[in-house]
Amino acid sequence: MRGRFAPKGMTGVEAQLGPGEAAGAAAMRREREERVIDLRSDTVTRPSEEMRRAMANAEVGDDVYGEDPTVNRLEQRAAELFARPAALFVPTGTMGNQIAIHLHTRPGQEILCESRAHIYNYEMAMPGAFSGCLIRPVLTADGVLTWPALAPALSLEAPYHRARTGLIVVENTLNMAGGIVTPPPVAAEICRRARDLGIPVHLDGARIFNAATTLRRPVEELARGFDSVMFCLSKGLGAPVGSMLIGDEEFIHRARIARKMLGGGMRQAGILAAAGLVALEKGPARLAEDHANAAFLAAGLANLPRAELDPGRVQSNIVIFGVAKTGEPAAKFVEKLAARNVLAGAAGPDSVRLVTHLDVSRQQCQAALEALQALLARD
Ligand code: TLP
Repeated sequence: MRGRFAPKGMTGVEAQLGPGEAAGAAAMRREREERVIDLRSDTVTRPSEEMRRAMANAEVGDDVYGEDPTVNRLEQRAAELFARPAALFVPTGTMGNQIAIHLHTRPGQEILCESRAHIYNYEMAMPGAFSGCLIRPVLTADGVLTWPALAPALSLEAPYHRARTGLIVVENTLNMAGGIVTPPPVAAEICRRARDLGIPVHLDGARIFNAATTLRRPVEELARGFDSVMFCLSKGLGAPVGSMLIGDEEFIHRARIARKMLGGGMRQAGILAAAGLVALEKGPARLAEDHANAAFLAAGLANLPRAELDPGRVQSNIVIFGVAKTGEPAAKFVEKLAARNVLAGAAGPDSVRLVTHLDVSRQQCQAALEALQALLARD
């Protein structure tokens, strides 16, 4: 890791060495980094040469004045792809989701989502802190949130005893269920029934392009019927930073104000939007490769006696498997795997997550599987 005061590209230790020694240490560090297979998340991807060139050459202006031509182009392109009137560039998926929650709800309402949803587990209690809402998680066996699962959790007419349902959030793919894809008719039913009850529905489509790849349908179709959509440029699509929030003109106008409230007005953000445009153009076509690599890892893991997973449930670029049979917690397993140069994340006390992305090749997945085999083969 680079020390706080070390020159760019050097660690603190390297900075204290002579020039020849520092170059040697830096080369060793690069070699070590290259040996590491990072399957912690698809957020770890680094921008391609093409992205870096586009970033260097981006035309920019002050986006808080609406004058950054590259941001404007990205917002227009995203809106077009989803066949919606407008889009807003936001720094993170979390900010996009939280702006949507803030605009769709009033303080004192409930939000329904699947129990493993990102907005519930990983957004720092912001629905409460920023919007004054309570999340009511809905349990499902397989991670597919359906109308029949949601219906009993709705609160429509109990003004003195329980907060009313103000919003439903669908996450597609559902990350912590192992990248599970929502079938389009299931999403359509939720949107239709919720609309009949006057309840808005937001799509956390951080990985909606992965869902579109699995289903071989355009993202526009998978997002149809939702009142708003968030998707990430900085996951499988490969951009270094950024997500998009999509909706109608009025919603996006209000979202721009909420983004400013949160300190998300980003000035010459065209530098980042340029990478986002390349991600949108080039990213989706290669996601199938990540899915094939995830299926490859899952098939390999399914043969290991101490791994627990059903490879048939791996639908996109995420593999979650149980390690309870090793007799050790997932955190310990992840540590042991890291010692073999493979990085993964603990998804729960006994489960581990692997995420494939554009910076891991099939050959590296093969090597990762060998490391997994060494830890999971014996009974
Ligand atoms: N997910 C990250 C972690 O925060 C868990 C990951 O490594 O998968 N929605 C979904 C479904 C997400 O998976 C994430 C990030 C977000 C929203 C938030 O995006 P960012 O990290 O841009 O705020």
